[in-house]
Amino acid sequence: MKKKYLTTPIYYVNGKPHLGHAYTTILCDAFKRFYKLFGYQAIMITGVDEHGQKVYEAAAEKKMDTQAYCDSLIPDFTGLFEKCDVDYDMFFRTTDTSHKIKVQAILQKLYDKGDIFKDDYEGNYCTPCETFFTEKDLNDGRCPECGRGTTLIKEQNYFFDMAKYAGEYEKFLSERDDFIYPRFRKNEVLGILKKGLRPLCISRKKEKMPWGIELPFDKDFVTYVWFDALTNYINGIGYMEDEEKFASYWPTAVNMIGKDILLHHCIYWPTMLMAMGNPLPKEILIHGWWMGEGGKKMSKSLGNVIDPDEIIEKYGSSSFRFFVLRDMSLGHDGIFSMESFFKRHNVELANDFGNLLNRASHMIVKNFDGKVPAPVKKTEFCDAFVNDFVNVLSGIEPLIYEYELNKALDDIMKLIRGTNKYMEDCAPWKLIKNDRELCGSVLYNALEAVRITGLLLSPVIPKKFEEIKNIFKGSIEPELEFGKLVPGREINKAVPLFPKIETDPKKTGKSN
Ligand code: ME8
Repeated sequence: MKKKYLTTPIYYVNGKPHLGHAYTTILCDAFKRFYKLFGYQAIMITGVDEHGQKVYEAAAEKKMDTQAYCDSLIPDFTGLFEKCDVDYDMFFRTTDTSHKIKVQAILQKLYDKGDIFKDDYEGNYCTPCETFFTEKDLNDGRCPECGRGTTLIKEQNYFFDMAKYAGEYEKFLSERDDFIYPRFRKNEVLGILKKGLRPLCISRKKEKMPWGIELPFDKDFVTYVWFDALTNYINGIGYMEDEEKFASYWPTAVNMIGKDILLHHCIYWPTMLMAMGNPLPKEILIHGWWMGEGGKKMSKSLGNVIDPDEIIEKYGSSSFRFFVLRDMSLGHDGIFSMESFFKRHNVELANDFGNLLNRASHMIVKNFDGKVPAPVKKTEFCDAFVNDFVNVLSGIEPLIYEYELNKALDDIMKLIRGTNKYMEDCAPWKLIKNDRELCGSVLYNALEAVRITGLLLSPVIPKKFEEIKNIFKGSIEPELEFGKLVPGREINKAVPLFPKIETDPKKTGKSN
C-alpha cells in the first residue's frame, strides 16, 4: 500500500492554542483523510514544543515549575484538536525521554563529524520568535519578523556549520521544483541561500536559560529550541528506533507549516538532515496567515481574535472545518470574518448540499419503498449529466496531490450544484406520475451523486459524514466511481444536517 506521512509544526506551550494552531492541524488532518480516501496508508503527527526561553519565561511568570506548566496546558491542545475532529496518530512532546535521547545522539554525531564547533558569539535574540539575528538583520534594532525588541547575547556558544551543506542543498532545490509549495516560495529560499549562510548558534548557556536538552559533549549548555524541535518529524516516525518504519514513511513526508517559520524549515532543517545523512522530506507546504477583519493580524488588543472553541460550540466542527479549508486560498493569507463564515455555511452547506441530501432520499423513501431504484431508463440528458459528473470527478484526486485544495473544493461544489440543477431540469416529482422508470433512473443518479460528493467531502466534514452515512443505513459503497451504488439496497430519509444559521438581527432578537 502507498504510504504518506504528514506533520504539523509542534506548537509552543506558552499559552492556550488559537485559530492558527487549529487551522494547520485541521489542514493536515484533512489531507491525511484525503490520502486515505485515495487508498494510501496515511499517518499524521502533531504535538507541542516545550523547551526554549519563551515557555521558560511563561512558566516563571505564573510562578510554576516549567514542566508542570507545560503539563497543565496539554489538555488545551489535545482538547481543541479533539473538538476539531482531528484524527492524529501521535501527539509529540519534546520533553519525552526517548526524544531527548535521540536529540543528544544527533548532536553527538554532528559534533564528532566536526559539523558542530564552539566559538564566541554576539547576536540579538528574539524570544517570541526564538530566533537569533545579527545587527544587520534588525529593523531599527527590532526583530525583522515580529517587530518586537531583541536581547543582545554575548557568550561562548556552539554552532552548526550550515554553510557546509548550502551548495548541496542549492543543487537539490534547482533539480526539485516540487519540494516547496507554493512554488513561489522557492525563490525566497534561494534568495536566502544566495546571501550566504552563517553558522547557526545551537546552544544556550545553562546558567542563563536552563530549560532545554543538555548538550551531550558539554553539560554547561542546553541545545537551542529549534535544533531540538525540528527533529520531532523524524523522531516521531521511528528514527533510530524502528528503521523499517522510518525508511518507508520518512521519504513520503510533507511538513506543513505557516509562512512565519519558513527560514527554520527551508534552511535549518534541510541542512541539518543533510548533515545527519538523512533524506529530505518529500515536500514542505507553507500556508499563509489567518488575519482578523480588516486584514489586520489577529491580536487581543485589536479585539479581532477568533476563538475556534466558541465557533465550534455554537455552529459545530464541520461548518468550522469547511470554512477554514474552503475560504483560505492555500498558500496565501485569508481573512476570517463571521459574515463569510455564515455565507459559506448557509449557501454551500445548508442550501446546496443540504438540498441535494434531502431531495433524492426523500423521494426514494416515499415512492420506491426506500429501495434504491435501478437506473434502467437512459435519456441523452441523463447520459450528459453522468458524463459531465465523471469528467469533473476524475480531476479531483490529482488536484489534491497538487495541494490545489481550493480548486478541488470548487469542483466538489460544482458537482453538487450540477446535480441540483439536473434534478430541477428532470423534475422527478413530475415524472413519478407518468414515467416511473425514468424517475427511478434520475433518482439513482442523484443519490449516486450524494454518495460520491459525501465521500469527497468526508475529509473536510468527517463528523457530518458519519450522519450522511445514515442515509445509506450506516455503510456506504467506498468507490469513487460513478455507478457503484447498488440498486435495490435500502436507504433512510436524510434528516436536516445543516440547519440555516439565522443572521437577521430582527429574527435572532440580537442587537447586532
Ligand atoms: O513556531 N494563521 O510554534 P507556534 C495561520 N514551536 N496559522 C497560524 C497563525 C495564523 N494567524 N498563527 C500561528 C512554533 N499559526 C514552533 C514550531 S516546528 C518544529 C516548531 C500556525 O506555536 C502556523 O502553522 O508559534 C505556524 O507556523 C504555527 O502555528 C506556529 O506555531
